Amino acid sequence: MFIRYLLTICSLALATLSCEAVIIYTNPEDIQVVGVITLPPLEPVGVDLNFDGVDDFEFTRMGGQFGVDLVPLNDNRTIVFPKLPPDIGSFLVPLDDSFLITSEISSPLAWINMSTSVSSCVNIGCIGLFLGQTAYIGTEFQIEGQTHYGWIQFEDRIGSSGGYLLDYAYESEPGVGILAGAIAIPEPSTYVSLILGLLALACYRQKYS
Ligand SMILES: [Ca+2]
Ligand SMILES: [Ca+2]
Repeated sequence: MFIRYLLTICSLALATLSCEAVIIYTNPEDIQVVGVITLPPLEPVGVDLNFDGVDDFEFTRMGGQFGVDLVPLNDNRTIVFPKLPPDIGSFLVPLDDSFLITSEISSPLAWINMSTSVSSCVNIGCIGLFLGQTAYIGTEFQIEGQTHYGWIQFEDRIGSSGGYLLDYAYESEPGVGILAGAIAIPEPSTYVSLILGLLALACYRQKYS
């Protein structure tokens, strides 16, 4: 009886783990991304959202200018505000935590797979929607040929032409959108606590039945 009860609990727990779409959250040490020419010059900063060893996006210094670009690698895309007229580039859009990152986004925002300006400065001033903001970048990327959605949090600092990569996350279920800034809920530790709690209850009932 006890073994059957135990197996039932484990089956339910495993079913929960395998069927739930979960958010995979990564919070590394904040990484400085500087757009101005520094000595020594900073290398491009890659972002590997699903930590499979292949970078999905890359922060890089704008060629010959003082600013930071975000480059989607492979066929990945970011949410941007196209400059007018079109085809002369675009600005990366700072998203707040109420924004649902999914395939359908409202015009004039757009998904593109081209290098996009985070912010940039020249001696007469700075430009960029991200300027001086800490906000989320909407990302779409591929895992084994399937589309996933995620976010990257970036802190832009006025005067530095750059800023800091703070953290990032993605939705494990292909095609499912993610709220900007959402992290894993419930976290794996919650599942572990749940399973341990159920096992303790099972042991208690077995002992006193
Ligand atoms: Ca990757
Ligand atoms: Ca961090």
